[in-house]
Amino acid sequence: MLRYLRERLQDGKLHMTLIDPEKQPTEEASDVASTLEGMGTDAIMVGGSTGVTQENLDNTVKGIKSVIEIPVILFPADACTISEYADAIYFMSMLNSRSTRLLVGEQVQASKTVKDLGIETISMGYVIVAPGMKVGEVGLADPLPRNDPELAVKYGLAAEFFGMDLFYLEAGSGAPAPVPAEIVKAVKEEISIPLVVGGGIRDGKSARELVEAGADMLVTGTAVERTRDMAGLKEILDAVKRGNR
Ligand code: 1GP
Repeated sequence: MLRYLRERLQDGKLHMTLIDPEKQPTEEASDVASTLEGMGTDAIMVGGSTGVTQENLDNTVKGIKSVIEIPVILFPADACTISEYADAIYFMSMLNSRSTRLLVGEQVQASKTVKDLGIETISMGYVIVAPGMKVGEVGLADPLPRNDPELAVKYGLAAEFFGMDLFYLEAGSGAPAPVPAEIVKAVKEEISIPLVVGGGIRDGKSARELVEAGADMLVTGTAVERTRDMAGLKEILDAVKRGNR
């Protein structure tokens, strides 16, 4: 799947749709995934900060996989919720967590299961940018200040030097505003691994700004799950795909 993402990145920017298994029944999750695939999203991420169970995760992943062709990648909150039905898993570390649990502890607990299940791992450095929302709270993050691009660059370089495949700047699901474009620009200028940006992206304008600032992949979740704002989503997809020309 990393190969798939890298190949697609050669043609331009990507959009990924985050589906939280707790937020809707399985059929609805499959419907959303299939609609978004039709609109041009490049991959489906499945995960949530709270309320993910083995059952709702497996059912959601299986349901989605049965109706789409694009990859389903797990976006795990801990070591307990891993689905063998997914195509890959982000093997991620929350680099600005105060707790060793999300830096490395959960990953250690998960590693043997991941190996035994044979799921492809995509390693990712994950940094929470203020306000950070729920994921910042439960992850005990020291959110990156919105006016500190220099610190963001240092995290991005650390992720790259650790050998991570991707670097993700996360404002938190439902954030009132996305990661500032200045931060995205500063990080993109310094790192050479792909830059993922998510949290609070609601419209074409902010998507365009982030893409122009250098984001390689945008992630949207709430825009799909709560508002069912298909027009907004279309604008976001258009902005991402326009970045490809
Ligand atoms: C996932 O932050 C993204 O990590 C999703 O954010 O729900 O605000 O789109 P939204």
